Amino acid sequence: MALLNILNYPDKRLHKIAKPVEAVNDRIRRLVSDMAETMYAAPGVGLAATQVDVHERVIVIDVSETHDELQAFINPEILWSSDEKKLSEEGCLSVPGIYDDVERAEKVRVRALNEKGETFELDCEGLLAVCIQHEMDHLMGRVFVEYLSSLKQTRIKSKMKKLAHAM
Ligand code: GNR
Ligand code: NI
Repeated sequence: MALLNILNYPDKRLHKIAKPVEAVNDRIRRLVSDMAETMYAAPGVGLAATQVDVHERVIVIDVSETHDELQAFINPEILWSSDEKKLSEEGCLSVPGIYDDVERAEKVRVRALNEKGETFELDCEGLLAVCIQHEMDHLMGRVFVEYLSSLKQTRIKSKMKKLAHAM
């Protein structure tokens, strides 16, 4: 078990596009376990491999109140998204202290591999639906602040740079 370093926006590496996992092996299982530990410690409800500078299609999510329902999504694909959209407030471990509204599909159906390499499908709504779309954006090199106005993005970048200098 190991805590991984989370990249902070506006780090260029957050814009890298993740490659599909070729085989769900012990290296991937260790990555899932280290990402889960990092997510719970942060604390956060989701984490994409991109955020820990690993550019492979791996996500961990736990939206349960009891923090005991870890779900790994390897090579996730969105099979279907509802036409109904919903605005909700998002935050990101790579953009600490920033929360703003983003519009997402209200419901999505996802197909992925689990830690055993088995395919599963899951219907998602509520926070899980928001989170999976947020994490899949990370795998495509997209951070939620990119949905905000360019004025807000400029302000967020300057705030993050000041924060980095203070550390
Ligand atoms: O911990 C997180 N909370 C959250 C809240 C609303 C919408 C999305 C998220 S994901 C975020 C963790 C994170 O940055 N994942 O990439
Ligand atoms: Ni995020």
